[in-house]
Amino acid sequence: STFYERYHTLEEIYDWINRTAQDNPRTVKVILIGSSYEKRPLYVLKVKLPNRKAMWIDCGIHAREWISPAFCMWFVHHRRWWRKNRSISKSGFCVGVDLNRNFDVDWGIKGSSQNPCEEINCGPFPESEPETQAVANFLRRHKDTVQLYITIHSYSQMLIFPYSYTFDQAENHNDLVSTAQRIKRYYRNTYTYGPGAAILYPCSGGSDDWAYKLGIKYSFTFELQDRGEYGFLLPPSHISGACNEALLAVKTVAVKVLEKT
Ligand code: 0X9
Ligand code: ZN
Repeated sequence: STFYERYHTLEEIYDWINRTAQDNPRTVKVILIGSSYEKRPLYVLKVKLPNRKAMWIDCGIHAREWISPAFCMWFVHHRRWWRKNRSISKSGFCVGVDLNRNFDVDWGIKGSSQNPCEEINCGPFPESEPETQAVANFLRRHKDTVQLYITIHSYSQMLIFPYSYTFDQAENHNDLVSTAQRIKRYYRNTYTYGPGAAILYPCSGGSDDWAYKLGIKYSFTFELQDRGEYGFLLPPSHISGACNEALLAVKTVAVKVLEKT
């Protein structure tokens, strides 16, 4: 079980409060607001939101209800799970567009949602987000020189190539397969490869498909380590292993594409 799936002593909770604040100096502050009857400190963990609005949550008013402080820790910890950008929707209620659903390729059709409150929100229209525009504009300007598009994500150890928005085969499918196979030879870990729609899920508005349709015939989404043990919370001790592996893969693709073009 993870740290958050266990109950903790008061000492451990105090440590966790301090660590959380230290690790997030810009967003989290600890405020001492008093002390208990037995003179133990009472802390507020103040988590900064993008606007000036605030809410209060207290946990543990009743001592035997252990799940209550466990929830407060769980809640704070889940800020780490943010996926989207930070744009505020028109209704002002929810934050964030999934940038990998915001590209102008079959936008808003599959594996995405128009609801700004959802994780896979594609935004109000294609390229509505400044981050998407910046990438798309740059690649449009330089599409004649850029031969290879790579976008790095995590996790699940996959090498994904077009298409994701349709089950149709890419025109140079065999070439993409052999490129992926060549990368695979260098990995000690297992990597799955193939077109996104088939090996992952059908999904429109992704940057890889968009770049491919722009004319960049070698377009890959790398899903780095791991396969779910730590998932998005890959510990620092795994950074070098994951990055060296990806480095080798990027070099391998680059060499192959150079040979071809
Ligand atoms: O769903 C995604 O955006 C990517 N997986 S992730 O877990 N990193 O979120 C996969 C993207 C594959 N390519 C497209 N869907 N176009
Ligand atoms: Zn991702």
